Amino acid sequence: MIRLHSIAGSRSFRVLWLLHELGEDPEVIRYGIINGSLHTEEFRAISPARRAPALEIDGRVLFESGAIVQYLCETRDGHGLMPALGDPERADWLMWLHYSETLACHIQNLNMQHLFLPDPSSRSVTVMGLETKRLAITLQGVEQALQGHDYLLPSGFSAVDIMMGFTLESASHYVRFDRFPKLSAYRDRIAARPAYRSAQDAEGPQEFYDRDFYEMPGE
Ligand SMILES: N[C@@H](CCC(=O)N[C@@H](CS)C(=O)NCC(=O)O)C(=O)O
Repeated sequence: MIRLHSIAGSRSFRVLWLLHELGEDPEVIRYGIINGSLHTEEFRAISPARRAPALEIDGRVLFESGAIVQYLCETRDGHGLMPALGDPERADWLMWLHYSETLACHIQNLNMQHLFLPDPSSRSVTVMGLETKRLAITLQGVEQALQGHDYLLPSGFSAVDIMMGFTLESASHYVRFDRFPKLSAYRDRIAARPAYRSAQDAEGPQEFYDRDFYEMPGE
């Protein structure tokens, strides 16, 4: 039995998509950010920071999307989604695994400011501006990395493209992608994968964003 504790449109999608790439179809338990469903004793026993994703697998519970992605790659065979120890691309794989989380943190801060603060007057235009710039700089790093190849690793698609994939979809609500031609083509390329699409169907509609793009207040 594989059971994924998930918020649609969140980092949980990384785990769901990877499981679909591996041919798994986990049970999905759905939560919401603002409906209180994360704040139960039952969920705290699964995820101490009350965050998604958490994954019940192999008789244990795992949290932290990057750790779950690495665990799945290390414990499942025959997928080619992680370079072996000693492979020269292994260090790059680890670097991009964690870089994806750097990106996700900027998005999380922007989500907080644009979407989740109950009182809009408590937003900080300074923080929103800084986080938008820092997100754009971080995306530019991915744009540069994609010069000359289609995926983050020159050898081809791997699980770090899955880690990155969810963040690109969310990032495009805050930073315009027309200045990132490589990144735009990469986003379309990875979103066309059958496992990406089947994971999206299994996840159901996201509840974060109600428009394509969020301008800075006053713009
Ligand atoms: N570093 C953690 C972050 C987990 C995280 O913050 N998840 C968000 C959804 S993307 C969440 O559960 N937020 C609920 C909250 O902040 O209350 C991971 O990669 O799993």
